[in-house]
Amino acid sequence: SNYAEEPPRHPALKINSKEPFNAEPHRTALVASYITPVDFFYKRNHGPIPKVEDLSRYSVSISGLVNKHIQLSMADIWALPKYNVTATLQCAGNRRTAMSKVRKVRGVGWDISALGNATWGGAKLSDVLELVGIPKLSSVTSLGGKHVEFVSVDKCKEEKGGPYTASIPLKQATNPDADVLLAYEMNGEILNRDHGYPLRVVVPGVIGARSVKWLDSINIIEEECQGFFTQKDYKMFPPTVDWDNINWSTRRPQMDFPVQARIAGYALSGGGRGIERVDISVDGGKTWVEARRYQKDNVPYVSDGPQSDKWAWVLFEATLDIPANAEIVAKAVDSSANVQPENVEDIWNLRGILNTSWHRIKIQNTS
Ligand code: MTE
Ligand code: MO
Repeated sequence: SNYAEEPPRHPALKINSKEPFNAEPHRTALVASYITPVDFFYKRNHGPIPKVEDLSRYSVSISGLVNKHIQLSMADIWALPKYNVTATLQCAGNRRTAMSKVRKVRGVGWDISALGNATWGGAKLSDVLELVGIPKLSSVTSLGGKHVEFVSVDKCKEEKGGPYTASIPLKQATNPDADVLLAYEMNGEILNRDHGYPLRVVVPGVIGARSVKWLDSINIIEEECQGFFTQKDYKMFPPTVDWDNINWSTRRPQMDFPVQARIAGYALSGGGRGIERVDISVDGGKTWVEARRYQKDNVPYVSDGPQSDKWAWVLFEATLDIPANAEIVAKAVDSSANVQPENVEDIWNLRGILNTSWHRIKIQNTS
């Protein structure tokens, strides 16, 4: 591993780990705009940032359980219809630090900003897979492929120096409405190195871990990806499971993220479920008022071409009198009426993922 050629980063980011580079914006910077500027978008890496020097020699291979195996150049990918999808990417470890206060967990200590909302530009994976003869809305190939695996070029210590990998079901990959992209643009700019230059996967509505950066190859496989990050990480265990009694094979890899919100604030849900409402309390959850959403008022970047934003967060605000010694609480309800758990203790898990408990801030008000 070699960290000598890391890209420049904005000095305002809060660094949670230097090598690999893991950083998030400060609380106040995050919701300054509906679209998160690239500089302030959280960065989550498991190794040094790869460097593609010669784009003309870059290609993505597609192979596995398909009759046709191909190599796609960037020119091949640019030639496909371009889609702009506004989607919030959220790390499963967002709000882990708060969970670690209940009991120790393993993982990068994220505050509440390990997420960002961007307009991703690229080709739809469903169009790309048609190039190897897989029709739209397929759940199995003629050779028995049921999952689509993404392999990167980075070198991760969890993979003993091997690349980062993930997979999604073929059914999702070939569904045009799932908006899974091979993205080469972020907010109208060429994707930068930190976020996966020259090409990354974006799986909207799903934990960030499945959106593989620096894509090298796509494999059509029968079972879910067998890599570390799919099998031995990013799974949700009950509070009774700890490192001395864990059996990884008993749980499915986490895909959609659950409904989530933070105070002053963003709210979002996974799987394309929108936000129905956000409730705010100033008395620790005894009484509530409904917050107002304002997300569309300050879009700094408007893209051309077909668009979709069902995968994006909602920004909200509320005006309230804050009493002395208030406990402010925010909780969101998604379009399927899913709600957030009240207490972090109830969802504690050894990897510290998916802390979607009510977000609380205690205020010592001396006025
Ligand atoms: N892809 C590769 N190749 N290597 C990685 O370390 N990290 C994943 C995912 N894709 C990762 C990756 C995780 S855990 C997250 S949350 C997102 O990328 C973060 O994407 P970002 O750095 O663009 O915010
Ligand atoms: Mo992540």
